[in-house]
Amino acid sequence: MHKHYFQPEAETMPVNEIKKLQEYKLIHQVRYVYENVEYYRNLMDAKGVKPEDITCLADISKLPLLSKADLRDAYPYGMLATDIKNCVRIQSTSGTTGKRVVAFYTQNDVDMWEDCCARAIVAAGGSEDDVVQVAYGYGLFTGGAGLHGGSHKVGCLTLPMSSGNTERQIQFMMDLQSTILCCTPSYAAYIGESLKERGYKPGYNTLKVGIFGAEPWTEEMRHDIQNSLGIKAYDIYGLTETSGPGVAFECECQNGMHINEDHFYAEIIDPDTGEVLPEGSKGELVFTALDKEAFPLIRYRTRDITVLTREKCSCGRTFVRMHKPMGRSDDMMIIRGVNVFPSQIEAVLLNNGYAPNSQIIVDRVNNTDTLDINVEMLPEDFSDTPKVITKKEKQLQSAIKTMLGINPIVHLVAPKTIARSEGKAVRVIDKRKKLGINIKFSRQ
Ligand code: DLL
Repeated sequence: MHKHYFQPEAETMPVNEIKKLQEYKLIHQVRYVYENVEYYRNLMDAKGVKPEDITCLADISKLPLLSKADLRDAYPYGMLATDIKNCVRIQSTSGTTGKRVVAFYTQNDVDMWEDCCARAIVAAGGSEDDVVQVAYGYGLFTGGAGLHGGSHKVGCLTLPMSSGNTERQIQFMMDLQSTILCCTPSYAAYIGESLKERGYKPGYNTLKVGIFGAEPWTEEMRHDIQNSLGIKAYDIYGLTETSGPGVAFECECQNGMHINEDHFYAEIIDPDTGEVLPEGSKGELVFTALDKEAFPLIRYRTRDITVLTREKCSCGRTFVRMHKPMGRSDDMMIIRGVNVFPSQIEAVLLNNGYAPNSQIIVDRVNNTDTLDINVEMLPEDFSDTPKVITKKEKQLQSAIKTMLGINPIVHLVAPKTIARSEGKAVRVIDKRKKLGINIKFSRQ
């Protein structure tokens, strides 16, 4: 087991010291934001809370929560806490609905963010000996820029590929002997599949590690990618609103992701009431950026559902760990009254030997929700008789029913007919949205 840290004094700080540091930073940050962000000052005033009311970490629950809706209201400059001339960078979310979230960074903010990504790379075994192929999208998306900056800080040779052009990814991977691949798990699975098609076996490349995140992925998906690429796959988490990737990362124990607590304070709340839940409870993750200068969000609701644990980790890091988020509360579908996450379907597919790239179609017919799942049949099953295919569809249907509690209709479709993803995979088509049916989690 490697035991390297990028910033050991922070990463292994005793828990009581981390809490003291967080308390000190929180008290200062709340005053800084109150004085510099009118939008948040108004929210605090409306709640009747002043910076001097925040004297310890527990006082944080007195502060208002922020949501994506607030960021849209304040778009584009309303959350900026410093003069624009102090900012050196803008990044943005992929923004599938409504206005994009635009985040600003000072040079100190960029440094902090890149340090967090460097910690993730070192925790995955990276060093100056490595060639890091960054196949997350560059541009407004934070994946490319974040891992790129982290890779520089570690001193790795950095290959800024961006996502897409899989042919070229494979050629550079082979020619330049990449050792670490950074991209979304769905793109990693696609690269693995493309390598196999070209007759490469896992041992044919020099890759040893993958650092994958930006979307939910299951343990089954991890095994699948590890086998197809012949690597150890690590998870990395983050969001544009807090900086980007690197808010949390996996160590070699792969038992949850360590949250960089010297920079981010994490809470779990009940998504319906906003109440803070005790440690170990499942709920919505909320972050406070403790030392960001340009875009310092306090109590930002991520919509990600997870659990935090302070159980000791044998890697020596003392930072709290978050479980893999099982999906965003706004990815969750309510089908016939049952909560369904796409990741649950993905897990069943992989467990039954199918590829994870399915298409999930939800609709409402005669006032009843319908769930259809298109799944690619295995290439060797393509010549099966219709009778055998129907039997396999029924088997998969029953495995999914056992997982979800509701009956789907499974369609086995020809191999390679479902679009592959180079970034974040979009697997769900919810036709009920067109009907104006509210199928989201109720909140606030
Ligand atoms: O996805 C930042 C990122 C880039 C993280 C590269 C990791 C690697 P956004 O586009 O703002 O930022 O999307 C943030 O993606 O709230 C989660 O719902 C989801 N997400 C990110 N990482 C993970 C992960 C980037 N490891 C949103 N597991 C977050 C599950 C993840 N979901």
